[in-house]
Amino acid sequence: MKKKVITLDEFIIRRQADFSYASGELSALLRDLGFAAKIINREVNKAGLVDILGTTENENVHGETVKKLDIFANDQFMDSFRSSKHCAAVASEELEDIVVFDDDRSKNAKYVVAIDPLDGSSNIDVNVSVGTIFSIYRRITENGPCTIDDFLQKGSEQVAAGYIIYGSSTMLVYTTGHGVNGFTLDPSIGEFCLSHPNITTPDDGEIYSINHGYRWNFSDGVKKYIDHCINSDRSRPKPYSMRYIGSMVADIHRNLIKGGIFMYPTSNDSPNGKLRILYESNPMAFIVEQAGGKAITGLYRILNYKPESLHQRCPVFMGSKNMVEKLRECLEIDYAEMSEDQLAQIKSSQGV
Ligand code: AHM
Repeated sequence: MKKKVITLDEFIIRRQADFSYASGELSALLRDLGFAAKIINREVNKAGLVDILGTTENENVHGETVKKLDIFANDQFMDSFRSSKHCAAVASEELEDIVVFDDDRSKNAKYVVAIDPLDGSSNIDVNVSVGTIFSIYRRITENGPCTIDDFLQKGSEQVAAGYIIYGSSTMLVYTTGHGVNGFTLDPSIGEFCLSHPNITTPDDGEIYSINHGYRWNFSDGVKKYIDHCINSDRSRPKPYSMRYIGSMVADIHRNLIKGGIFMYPTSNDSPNGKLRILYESNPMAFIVEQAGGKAITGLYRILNYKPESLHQRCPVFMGSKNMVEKLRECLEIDYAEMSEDQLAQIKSSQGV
């Protein structure tokens, strides 16, 4: 017997009914995100035709200026949030400051959204998967227009988070803190359909993902863990595989499903790592934890980190529980030689 297809919109509405106190605002916001993602998917799929249809500086055959895809994605999400009355403000990777919607409809909305509209966009030219990452918080300021304080909350305060991966197929994966569910876009009907219910990540994995090119800049602890992955081959039935696409959503999505660890540590060149807390590390950490994995900055949980600025970065290690625990064990050597003061500084910067 054929299984009934459950669309994203249907699923969101069903889940809303599970919470008697739900007012439907979060559900509506999630549906708006899903709709914007379909439009971005359409443009990402046309990316190879850019030289035919026109480049950023050029006009396309219709006489319209063609925008770079990351700007296009940003504008698309902004329009969608602006016209939805459920989002009071947005922080985007593409914009220096938050955008506050202070019209009568939006200014008292309950939620704010942090978004990376097109993560890994440098990969588009070569047909590698890219993604959108989003994170939703309940605002903490009362009434009136939002402020930056509404965004500078710990990741553990997220009410929902998710990503869209524009890959060999397009998927939307999200959590509201009650497990993780994945939806694949069926282009024939233009709907995201539930394809991966209740995603759980294996406790152990076969894959480690890190940019090996920076190896000599990593801390001793990180080098120790990489050595463990390379050298433990003999004691394991199958060696670890190193897989690194350089597109965070794609790397983490693969590891989430297959089991593995994703790492973007600090290095001499980037003392705070590269990935941004608000719209990269936190949402992905929320999903990984909800799927049964772990996500840390080094000693501590990513979701405990309270950012002090919008575009702040943090080191990231996330994935299968046992792999992250082993990594953490290796990192102890980085902290063993630190003074009490240095440790206290790390603790306070990581919200411990
Ligand atoms: P971007 O915001 O410029 O797209 O950079 C973010 C991307 C992540 O998707 C990915 O994990 C990382 O940068 C890769 O960086 P690197 O090339 O330094 O390994």
